[in-house]
Amino acid sequence: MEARRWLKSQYEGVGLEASIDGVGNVLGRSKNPGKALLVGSHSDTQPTGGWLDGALGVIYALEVARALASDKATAGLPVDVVSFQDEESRFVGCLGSRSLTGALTPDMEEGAMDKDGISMADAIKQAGLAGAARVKLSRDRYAGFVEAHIEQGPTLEDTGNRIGVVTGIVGLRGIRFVFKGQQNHAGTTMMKTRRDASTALYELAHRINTEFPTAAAERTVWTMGRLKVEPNATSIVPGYADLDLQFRDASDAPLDALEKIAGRIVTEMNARGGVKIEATPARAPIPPTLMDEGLRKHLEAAAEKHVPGKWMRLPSGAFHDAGIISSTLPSAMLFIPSIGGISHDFAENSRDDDIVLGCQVLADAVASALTEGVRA
Ligand code: HGY
Ligand code: MN
Ligand code: MN
Repeated sequence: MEARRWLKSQYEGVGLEASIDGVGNVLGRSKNPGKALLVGSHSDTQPTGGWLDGALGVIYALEVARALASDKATAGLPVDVVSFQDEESRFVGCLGSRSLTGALTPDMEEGAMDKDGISMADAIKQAGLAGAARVKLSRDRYAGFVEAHIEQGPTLEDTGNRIGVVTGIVGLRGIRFVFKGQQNHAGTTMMKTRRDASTALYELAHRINTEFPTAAAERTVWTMGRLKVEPNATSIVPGYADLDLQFRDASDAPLDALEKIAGRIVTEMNARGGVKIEATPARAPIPPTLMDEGLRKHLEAAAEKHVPGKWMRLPSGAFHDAGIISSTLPSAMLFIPSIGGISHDFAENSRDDDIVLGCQVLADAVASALTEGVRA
């Protein structure tokens, strides 16, 4: 919250009307007339996340607003800026952008809990935001939304490109599997009478990894990075386990197919008896989205001006707030290269000259979209 209050004062320093809304989004509204462009990204991170994921786009937006305001040729352009809260799903994936677009439903909020058992309601109270008003973006105020972000993958670096213009953002779904068996003694419980929750988890995970490739498309991915085995002791047959599966693709068809395979595996394993498996959605799904052609053209023209022939169009394997905002506003994204393609790790980094270039391209694209019109 201290960082968000600092950011709010920075927005005010650029002449914007700044506020922190009821879920912790920081918004800066331009006083200039005309249809505005909203520019920004998220300021929360993954546990052991890197320093650029999200924060790059938040600071770029501040810098673009500042740069355009300081040049009389662009000082009259209406640029709004935003720092979204909780894109990384501490409580709800893309919580801030969902709240701003009316896509945060009461049932998503009810029971939203972080991994340490803190409820979203308590976290909002602790942040001193319980009384702050929730804000909704008004469609007719904006010509569109632009988000700059690190690529978080190896494509730009591997192809020697310095700017990426995003064509589409992956959709994402999650399933939580709960395994209920019988806790017991690891020595006296014979193998044929055990109801070992961890063995069921390993079997399900193994079958997912062997059966998903039969229905996966070229860029379909799935991850089982969070699990729990209780009581997590070497001499005890676990009576309980749970496992989160997350899967992504640029279109719904492969996601539907994987969902069906996962359901069939659970049905087959439950039919054998022994450990009982329950499967429920682990998070609010994020649909695949395409970026707006009109806005993309401005990013492409600015990239061509700064680094002719050293930019490319590419899909995003990461999800982003732009994927949620695009349900309300035409949206576009710009990427800069990630060194070694690493992200969601302290080692995440980008070259200084790429960081500076990305901001210059974004500033030019925002200025041209607002002066020539997004549809140009
Ligand atoms: O996981 C993602 O794609 C994003 O970085 N939160
Ligand atoms: Mn992230
Ligand atoms: Mn991110």
